[in-house]
Amino acid sequence: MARQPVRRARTNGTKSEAKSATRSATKGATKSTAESTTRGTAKRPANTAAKSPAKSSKKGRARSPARRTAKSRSAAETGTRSATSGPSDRVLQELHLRMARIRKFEEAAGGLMEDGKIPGALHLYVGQEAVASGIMQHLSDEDQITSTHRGHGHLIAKGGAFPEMFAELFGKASGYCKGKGGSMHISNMSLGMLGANGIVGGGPPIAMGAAFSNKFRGTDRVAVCFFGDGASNEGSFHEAANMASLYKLPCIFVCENNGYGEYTAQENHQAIRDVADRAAGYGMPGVVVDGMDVMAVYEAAGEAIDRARRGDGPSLLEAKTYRFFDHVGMRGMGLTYRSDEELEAWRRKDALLSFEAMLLDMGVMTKRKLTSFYKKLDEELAAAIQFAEASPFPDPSELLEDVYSVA
Ligand SMILES: Cc1ncc(C[n+]2csc(CCOP(=O)(O)OP(=O)(O)O)c2C)c(N)n1
Ligand SMILES: [Mg+2]
Repeated sequence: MARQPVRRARTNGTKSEAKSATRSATKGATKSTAESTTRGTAKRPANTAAKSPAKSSKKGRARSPARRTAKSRSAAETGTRSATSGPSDRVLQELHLRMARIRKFEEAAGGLMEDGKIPGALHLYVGQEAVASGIMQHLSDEDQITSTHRGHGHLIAKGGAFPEMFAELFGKASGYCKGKGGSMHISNMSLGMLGANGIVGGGPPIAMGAAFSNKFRGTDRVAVCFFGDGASNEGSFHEAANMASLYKLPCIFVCENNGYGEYTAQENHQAIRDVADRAAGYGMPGVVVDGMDVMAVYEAAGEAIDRARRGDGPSLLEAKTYRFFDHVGMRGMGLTYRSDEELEAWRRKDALLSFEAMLLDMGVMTKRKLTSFYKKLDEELAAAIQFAEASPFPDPSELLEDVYSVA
């Protein structure tokens, strides 16, 4: 059966939790879940402030979304909503910036892999950009995330710099992990990126542990765990969800349901349709959100993250999304596990393009600005790739350094 794009928000969980979760996915102003099904990118969010896009003076991060510390985080910055106001222009521009950075990085990295310049396999995030971007807009560097084998987008949205990322993918000493992590184990503690993970389902226990630490230390930090529909079948997810809920930990489980675990369709690997249904088994809210709509993700994430920061415990957010390329790489495997029609239907919902169209419509972006934006992004990418290619490989004598932590 062809997997069709969805546009809806639905919740489960306890009655009161369901009420609050419904609010999260319906932008506060709507009253019923039925109404929420009509909400989408066509609706213009109200703007309260017109600010210029964030700029950072740090070299190599000039065009990264603003990096924030917990102290500098405010309700306005995190986009906390009321029934009457929507995100500011700055938030809208940052959401766009995050998505565009992911798209361009992934296309460039995929091409370099196909050309044999980047060793190994890259699992590209193209198509899923709205999920990482909508969530990360609410997080500071102190908040932690755990990622997956499809992790570049998570790190970019968290503020990862292109030069160190490309260098890591090339296996160079100037990479985030000195070239020893590569695509599937890239991490950066100062950004709160606890790691991509080649082990499907490896992230949830780590995020739960980080959330435990956050609570134990009395901070308001949250830990967000990204995982796939396939990973939602792993015992590690269920154990982490159980413990996070039992101890009311500030943990947000974000299932990026792209309909497939490798080449196996969801209907062939699990008996349920909505992974969010699994939240009920652990006594936490479960919310389904349109993962191709960055505003919907941003809004639902805001509610789940606020809930976690308040000390009310974890949530499970399921984003219905799609990967535009095959499981690995860009070229395509020539496999018949999904149809061209299905791919085309999801491509028509392209989260980046539809958000750009909305921003143009709103006047937050102009065609001219967009052209120069992409030109600068291309220049930044070219410089980062050049930096990575020119960097040395790690010295063999350092092979065993940084392998184990003694701290
Ligand atoms: C524990 C474990 N089992 C199997 C694999 C092989 N594997 C790599 S990716 C993948 C599919 C994961 O699917 P999903 O969690 O939906 O993530 P997606 O690739 O769709 O982003 C599998 C089975 C693995 N890496 N680790
Ligand atoms: Mg999947």
